[in-house]
Amino acid sequence: LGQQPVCIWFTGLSGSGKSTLANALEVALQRAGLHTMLLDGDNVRHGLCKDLGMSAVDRHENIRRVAETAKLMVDAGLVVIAAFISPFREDRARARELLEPGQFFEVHLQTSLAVCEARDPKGLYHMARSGKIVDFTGIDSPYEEPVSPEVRLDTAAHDVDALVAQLLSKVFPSRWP
Ligand code: GGZ
Repeated sequence: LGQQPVCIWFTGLSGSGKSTLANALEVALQRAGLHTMLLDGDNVRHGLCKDLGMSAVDRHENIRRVAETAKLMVDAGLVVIAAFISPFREDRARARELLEPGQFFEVHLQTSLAVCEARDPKGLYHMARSGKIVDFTGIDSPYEEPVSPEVRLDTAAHDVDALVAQLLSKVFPSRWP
């Protein structure tokens, strides 16, 4: 394919901007002629992982399956974009270990809980605060921040185009110097 197969792994709270950024990144990569695959809750939790809920055990299994799928796709030569809360450090570390050094880019969307909760695009934080949803990340389920991600992005301070540009130059420095 003449492209560098990699996995770009977004992690962050619900409402932190993972899906928005992942989609914009995929558009930019496809415009450049790269072959991509976007894995996120919308496609994965309706199919491959539809038997899983939001308990810690199920989240571990969700991320395990996604990581294995990402590995298969990277081995097939694709640029894989994964956008999951992926709240546990250990799960993200395992995803990284499946790939070769330099093939895994952990991108932390470090949008604060306060900002995510103020955005509340689907009203889920409101439901979690009022007890209508349990095990909600950041409220009554943990989020373990990455210690040394390849990239940290602040979605409250920059627009989507600027963040995509930042990612492209980090992951593909020779194509986007
Ligand atoms: C967190 C939840 C929950 C709970 C439903 N906690 O922002 P969204 O809405 O569109 O994306 C979130 C998605 C989380 O799925 P993931 O597969 O990314 O999670 S994990 O990586 O932890 O396995 C959110 C919605 O589902 N959602 N219930 N309890 N987010």
